Amino acid sequence: MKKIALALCLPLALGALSACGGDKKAQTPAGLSAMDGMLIHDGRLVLPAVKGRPAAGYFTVSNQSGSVATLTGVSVAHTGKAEMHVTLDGIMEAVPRLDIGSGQSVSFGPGGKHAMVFDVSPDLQPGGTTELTLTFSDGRKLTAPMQIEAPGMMGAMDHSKM
Ligand SMILES: [Cu+2]
Repeated sequence: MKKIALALCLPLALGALSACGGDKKAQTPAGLSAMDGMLIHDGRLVLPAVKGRPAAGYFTVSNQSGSVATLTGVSVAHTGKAEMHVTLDGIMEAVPRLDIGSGQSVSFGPGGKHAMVFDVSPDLQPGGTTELTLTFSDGRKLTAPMQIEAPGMMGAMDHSKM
């Protein structure tokens, strides 16, 4: 039953910081904090083969938090906007939100789910790093480093028909 109490408590904490007094989570700033039980692995940004085209962001996010986490947005430092997409039977669709069940891990990778990343700064060069931020439906954010990779056959996604 403790998990249910926490789930009810967290949305309240966003509106009133003291609503969950004594709960450590309520005192964690909503901005750049790590989320308990949520982890990003293997973040990488594959640069576009053609300058000016979107880059592709890949990562795995695992949820050991004890409750469902709903991913609602992605962003990458030193780029413009980023969107979540999925490729199904060769056709790309936007993914506005994605539930990640407790104990699940979801991979964004070539040929499947990916972040489509627009307006990549020329400062981002292969071998460097940038930062990935995931936003969840309760407003919390999770950040992790991303390795920057040169465009390759796997990463050279064609977004020209979007
Ligand atoms: Cu895409």
